[in-house]
Amino acid sequence: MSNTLVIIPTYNEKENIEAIIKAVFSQEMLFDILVVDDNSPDGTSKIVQRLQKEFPNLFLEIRNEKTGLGTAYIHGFKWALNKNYEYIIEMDADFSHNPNDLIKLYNACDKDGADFSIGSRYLNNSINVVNWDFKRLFLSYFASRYVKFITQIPIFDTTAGFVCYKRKVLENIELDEIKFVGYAFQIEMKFKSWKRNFKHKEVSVIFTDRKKGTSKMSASIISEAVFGVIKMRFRELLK
Ligand SMILES: Nc1nc2c(ncn2[C@@H]2O[C@H](COP(=O)(O)OP(=O)(O)OP(=O)(O)O)[C@@H](O)[C@H]2O)c(=O)[nH]1
Ligand SMILES: [Mg+2]
Repeated sequence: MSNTLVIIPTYNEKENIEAIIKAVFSQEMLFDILVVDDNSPDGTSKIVQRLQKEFPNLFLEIRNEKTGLGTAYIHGFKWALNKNYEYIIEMDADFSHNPNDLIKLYNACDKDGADFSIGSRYLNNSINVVNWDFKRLFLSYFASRYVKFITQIPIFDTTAGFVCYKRKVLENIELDEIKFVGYAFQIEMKFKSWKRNFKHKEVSVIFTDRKKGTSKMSASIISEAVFGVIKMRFRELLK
């Protein structure tokens, strides 16, 4: 068993899941993987079950229905905290996050002393995104500016979903209080970690748009984030 768990939430990722699992297991460092699948109709979990015979460090949790990325991660975090993992990493299944960057994220915590590290697309005003159309890029970049402005959080890429948390960070966050499902979930996790004075480090990564499978992004996820950060800020001020 590794001391580091990579959590991969999946919904209909049959085109990506096998390759991403193999890419993680081919890294120089040994990672465990937990796939949290929401009963994908395309049979993603069947592929994982087949691979489990080959990879003893591959774990699978199947939830009954699609209830969003946020709760899938919370499910995974609780699972990890019940075991002995010291580092817990969030990663998408669609290769937008490069598995070759996993060790960099891990080192930012293990060697450089961060409590949580972020694979950042927008570090120091650069934009490291490949294959996104202008609309998507514009939206994401200005969303990160907007979030920084409203919350005053000193992080460039607040909506990033490629993050490594030390166990103690997750232990200190009331996971059941987090109700957001999409980008807002990622923002709130970072906001809460920062508010609790945990040290963060952003490492620069290149984000590539998915080549296979379909996006689960929706207008409701965007509006949740837009209003969610305002809600979050007010809640904090009222405390
Ligand atoms: N378990 C679970 N996983 C989800 C859910 N929604 C999205 N995912 C997974 O979360 C990861 C990110 O979702 P994407 O659809 O790639 O969302 P995105 O990265 O914002 O959108 P794209 O850039 O278009 O890919 C992928 O691995 C998805 O399969 C969900 O409701 N439940
Ligand atoms: Mg994606």
